[in-house]
Amino acid sequence: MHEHLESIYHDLKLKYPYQKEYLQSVLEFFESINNVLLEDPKIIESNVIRNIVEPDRIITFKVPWVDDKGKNRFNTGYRVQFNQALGPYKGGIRFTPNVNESVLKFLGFEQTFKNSLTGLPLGGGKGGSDFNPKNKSDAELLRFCQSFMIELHRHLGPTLDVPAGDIGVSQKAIGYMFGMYKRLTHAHHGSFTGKGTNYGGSLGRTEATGYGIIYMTLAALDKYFNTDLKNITIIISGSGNVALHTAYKAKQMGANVVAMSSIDGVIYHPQGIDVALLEHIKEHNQLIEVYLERYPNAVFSKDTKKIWEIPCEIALPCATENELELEDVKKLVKNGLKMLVEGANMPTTLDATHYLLEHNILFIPGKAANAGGVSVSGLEMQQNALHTSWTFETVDNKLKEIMTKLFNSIYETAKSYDKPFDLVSGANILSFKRIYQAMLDQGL
Ligand code: NDP
Ligand code: 2IT
Repeated sequence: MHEHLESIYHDLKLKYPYQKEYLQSVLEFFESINNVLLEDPKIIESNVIRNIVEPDRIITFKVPWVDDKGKNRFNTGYRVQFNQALGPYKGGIRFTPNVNESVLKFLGFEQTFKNSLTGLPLGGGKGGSDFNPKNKSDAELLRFCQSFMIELHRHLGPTLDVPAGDIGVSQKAIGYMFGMYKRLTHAHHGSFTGKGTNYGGSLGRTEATGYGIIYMTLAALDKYFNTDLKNITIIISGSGNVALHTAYKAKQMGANVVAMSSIDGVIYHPQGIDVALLEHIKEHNQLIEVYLERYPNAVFSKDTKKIWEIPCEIALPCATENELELEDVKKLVKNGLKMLVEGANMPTTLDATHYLLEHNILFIPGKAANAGGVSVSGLEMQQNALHTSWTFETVDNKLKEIMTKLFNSIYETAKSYDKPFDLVSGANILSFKRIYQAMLDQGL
């Protein structure tokens, strides 16, 4: 690593010693951009890297709410407004007990680069709370979301900061937050995406991340292997929004999705997962194991790690960060893995990513592969600004176009740096150059 990057990383480690996810995402980025530093001395002179790795601001606040038993509860709310060089801050809101500043800084950092790859005028941000939406009544969720918005609304706006959903934030929660936002601001404008289609949401936003992952996978399969998804064996971790729509589209394209998972375990069904059944199970908040009542020959394991032991040609981690560790990818490679596409944000640890690249496994990083969600969020903002709504087909075609163009642009970038197989570098270099130039042009 270039000494300039080493010195910045050293300082970040001293300043934020416990922010392991954030440091990991910065290090992954630094490992890719040595060559760019060497070709443009202005990067060091302008000190842009020190600037780009720190968020513009972090808003932290207390969220008091009352549970159904009348007991006062408190959570912490955050919004990390990372970078607005290319447009308003844009990125999801996550509600899980492990949300903290490090997790949201890593997500905001990734989002900034991801959004730049889409080619849309979007900056990067992320927010959320350590609130756990599981096993909460509707009334509790409503009270929490309203209290969360009492503080957050003043930091949002269609040209300022536009949140969406992420883990643990359903369309219902978005509706509750948006409803409160409107009461507090007296304005109905597109300051949230992922809204219900009956009050300003875009058709195709629910499906967008998963469909986009498959559009990109198809573009890569075509470019590198001159093939498609027919009869390809796939495993997909998770069974939330991203995993389910990835699975639907993969099956539609002729792939055999043999395993999926959730926090409570893994289902292995060699004949092909019944995705609609799995969606039904999750919608009714049941354990994934219930799948066996309909398909007694499928195999269930409580150990979520078991999914990585299942032989497949393509693995699509679509659950959460760092779910794939070195030992897991070693098993996948031993069992014939050809390609790994990150559906979640940073699901692969750094040493596991190195292992995959060293073993010539085609690897598409999340900031490229899962950009379909935020892309359709960008399209939702466009529709809101125009006071119109497009058909599902229009949105889906635009999504396809964005994902294919995105893939081609990171492939061409990787190739121009003599690393045609290294799409991590392709994505990091291209997105960095776009943000850097915009920052420079605007006086940083
Ligand atoms: P959801 O909350 O809808 O789903 C998350 C899923 O992951 C759930 O099925 C959950 O299980 C499962 N899960 C969590 N931890 C584990 C684990 N350790 N092992 C196995 N399964 C696990 O979230 P999303 O689908 O929206 O998000 C998934 C990932 O995609 C996240 O990394 C998110 O940041 C990223 N992403 C999301 C986008 C979006 O548009 N929603 C866009 C781009 C990226 P359970 O059902 O038991 O809770
Ligand atoms: O990680 C992500 O890209 C998202 N959660 C979606 C962000 C968005 O603003 O649609």
